Amino acid sequence: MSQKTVRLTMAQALARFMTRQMTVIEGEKVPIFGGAFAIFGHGNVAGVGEALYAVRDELPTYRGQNEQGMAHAAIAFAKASFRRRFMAATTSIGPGALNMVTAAALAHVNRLPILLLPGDVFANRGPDPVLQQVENFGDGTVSANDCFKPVSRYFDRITRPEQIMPALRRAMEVLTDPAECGPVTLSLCQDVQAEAYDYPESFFEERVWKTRRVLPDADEFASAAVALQKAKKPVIIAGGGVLYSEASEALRTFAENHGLPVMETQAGKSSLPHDHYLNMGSVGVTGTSAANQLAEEADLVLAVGTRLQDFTTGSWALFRNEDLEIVGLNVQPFDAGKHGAMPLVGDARTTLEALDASLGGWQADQDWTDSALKGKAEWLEAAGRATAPTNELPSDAQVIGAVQRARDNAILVCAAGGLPGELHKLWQARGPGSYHLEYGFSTMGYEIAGGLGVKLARPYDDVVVMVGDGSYMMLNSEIASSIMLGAKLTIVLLDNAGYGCINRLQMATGGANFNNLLKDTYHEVLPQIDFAAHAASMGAVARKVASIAELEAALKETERETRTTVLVIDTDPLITTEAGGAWWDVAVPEVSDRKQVNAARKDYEQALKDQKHV
Ligand SMILES: Cc1ncc(C[n+]2csc(CCOP(=O)(O)OP(=O)(O)O)c2C)c(N)n1
Ligand SMILES: [Mg+2]
Repeated sequence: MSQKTVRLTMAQALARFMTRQMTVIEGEKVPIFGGAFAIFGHGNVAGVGEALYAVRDELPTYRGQNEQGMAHAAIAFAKASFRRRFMAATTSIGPGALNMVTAAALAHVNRLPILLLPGDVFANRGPDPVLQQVENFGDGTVSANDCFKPVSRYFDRITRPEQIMPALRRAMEVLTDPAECGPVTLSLCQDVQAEAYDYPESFFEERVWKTRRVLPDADEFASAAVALQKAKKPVIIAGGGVLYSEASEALRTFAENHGLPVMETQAGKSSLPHDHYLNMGSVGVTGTSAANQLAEEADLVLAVGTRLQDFTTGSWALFRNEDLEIVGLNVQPFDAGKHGAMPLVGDARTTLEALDASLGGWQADQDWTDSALKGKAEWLEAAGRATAPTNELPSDAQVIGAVQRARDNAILVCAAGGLPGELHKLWQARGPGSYHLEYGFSTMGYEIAGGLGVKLARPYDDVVVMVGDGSYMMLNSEIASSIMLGAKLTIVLLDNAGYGCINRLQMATGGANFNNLLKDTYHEVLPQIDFAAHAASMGAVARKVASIAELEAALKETERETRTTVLVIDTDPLITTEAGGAWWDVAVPEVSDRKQVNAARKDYEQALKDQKHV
């Protein structure tokens, strides 16, 4: 019996396949691809462009302004969808493609799904070198797109039309598997995009993807349960995996039933509502005093869905208890066994539910839980002082307070600069996903583009982006896309005239104030950037406010505004919240003419003694 086939170009097959991949969200079957972002050039306009046009009713195509920005938006869409849905991003060859490499790395670090479709050189080599082709003298198989290899979870170069079939099947496995999840790059040779093949119709059958929930191994599970029952001072660190597993409810039940304080990483923040009595807030370098005190004393850390990056572990100097055991509950073995942890490989939700049942009436010592509650009360007082309104040049924390008071229900989006640390400590997140920080790669320029992706994923939510002047300058052009798409963002721009957080880090490591704040840069003319005028030129409602009170009023006033709104406020580059925090390993020069560096080096060597190596 011969297979039924349909004659399509490779790009048409790709587009048609994407439209047939579905998932179920709240009982409703929806396309798993939320759309494609595209910037065309000779490397994709004729092939992929023609194919996307044909499916535009089923798979919308959005025009970005910058390849990195549009890919950020696509990645944010996936993060805001808890990885249940995702998008594609297609570029031309050469610069268009490579503009997307940083975004690929961002998705790779944060374990977020995106299908990257950069155009590539001619597979047939006929017209070589084509415009924008990188020529390698020693290896004919290399193209610029090889740069995607180390930052893709799966990479394939499509050099024959039929090759797209196994490549797309593998792509879908990677995009939907909770452990493997990350960016997939299918590098599409531009001649092959336009080549036809008789594809089997079965390739285009509808497929409904569901979340795989991995059950833990019986021995690992038993060992983890024993370790927990032995513990006197147990804590839970909730990472992004809690949100991606939609395990908030299971986490809350587990913590309540057994009296375990919970602390959250940047990716895991909003796993529990901020006002849940067991939520100690942020942990680590940007942690609350409540969480970090417990982390120092804990004899057992149940690390759920976290990569345990240095900001979480205080560069492995935070945990001081000599008998500390870490149970690594993670769907990815690479993370589960980190730093000598007892691995507990499994889905967060399913495993927490099973652990809860198996532990029965076991509870952490009442004294331990009580000391947690006391620590939280003390922290809340310190946090309240940091975010209280002021009439002076405000700190980031005071701006955060104003945003919180005016737009408490917003989804807060941020990525880099001084804000992430302050937000981690101070933002009071409500439900799961209401706090959206890209702090795995902490990419300047994610904020506004990311906000756009969040808004596309959650159009009925109020999306507030907080961004520094430095990040704004790096990548702001997706403001124009947000206007085009009617995707309203509220952008609060904190202008401290430079790279405030790096300036502070420079000072803390003994360095001279150099090349961070604009006043400390080499310049003939000190830049005076009119950010409000800049944003207005792209169509945004934009305004500079002179005080915290004005900001709060403007935030309330513009809540119903339908166009993207940019509110600019001057801030103090030197002030941060002193309460909380922990040491962070940043190597200080061993030799320097500066006495401040020598002093910082001494402190550094002392601090290194607390760092645990296993
Ligand atoms: C793409 C990129 N380049 C460089 C850095 C290093 N870096 C982190 S924060 C920062 C300065 C951010 O400045 P701004 O957005 O004004 O925030 P502020 O530090 O002033 O709060 C720099 C240069 C980065 N994270 N991302
Ligand atoms: Mg700044």
